[in-house]
Amino acid sequence: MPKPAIFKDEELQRKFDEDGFVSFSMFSAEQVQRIHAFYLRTQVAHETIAESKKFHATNETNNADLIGESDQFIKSVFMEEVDKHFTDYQVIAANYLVKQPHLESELGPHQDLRFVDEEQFYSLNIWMATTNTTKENGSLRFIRGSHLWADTIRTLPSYPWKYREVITYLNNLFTDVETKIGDCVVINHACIHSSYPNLSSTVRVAAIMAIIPKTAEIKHYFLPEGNPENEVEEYNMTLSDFIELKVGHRPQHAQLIRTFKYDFSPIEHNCFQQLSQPLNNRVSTITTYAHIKQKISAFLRFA
Ligand SMILES: O=C(O)CCC(=O)C(=O)O
Repeated sequence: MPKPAIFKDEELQRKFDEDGFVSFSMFSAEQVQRIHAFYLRTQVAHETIAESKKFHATNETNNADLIGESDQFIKSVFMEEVDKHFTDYQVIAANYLVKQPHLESELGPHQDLRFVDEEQFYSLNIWMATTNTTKENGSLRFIRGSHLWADTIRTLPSYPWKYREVITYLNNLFTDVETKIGDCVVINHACIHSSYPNLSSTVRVAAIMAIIPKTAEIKHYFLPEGNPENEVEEYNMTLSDFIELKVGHRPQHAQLIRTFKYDFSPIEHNCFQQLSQPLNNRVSTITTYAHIKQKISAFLRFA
């Protein structure tokens, strides 16, 4: 059965369905400026973690006021435009994603957490940077169509990524997506993506807002660390369950729908033989699994 459309424009929907991402001009320069100005006003609070993390998200600050205010502010600006382009959606959470000017601000290949039943739906981030983005200051890159390769369960707190053994190979398949001020990039959470280190002299600020189809339940897939049985707990979440969720812990009030065994064994090289020729040979310097997991957890570390 086809997944419900979320774009009003059929061509954007087609590209998103095919590629797993799509970029288009969505915001005015003035809106981008407001998102940037809020970041500057809260920069000190945001950057309390910048010493140890060169790529960091609002949610990682453990500052409940900052997390709540940033979420509300980003949503208020994004919602000035979202209805023009999207239909039948519900909003989840919003966050700043910041790259310090440092080699270690690179983000290796990953898929985002699974928020919905992806056999029926998809979930996505609307991503927008407050500057033009290029390879030099931390632009995004994607593996076209990788959201369709395999149905993957992406869990927390343990995140045994199915593609962990083929990261070097993945690095050859990326397509760069550079952006101009006002562009957004819409990212299917199941599409493999990554971003370059910020080698410029200034911080790269981006804001994201996650949305899912209106008819989808918000899901959380919980896998305890060191679970030898690979037994996943699937929860149906309300928005407040999601907001109150603490990484490493089961959701406190959410409904446990089922427990199931999942094969987390890694996908191997030979599965990729039929894929297209490498598009880009720039090889990641940071592919450590722990780094990716830390970033993915960041999207969920509320208050
Ligand atoms: O902002 C970045 O560099 C990475 C963004 C990302 O991975 C995401 O929005 O899922």
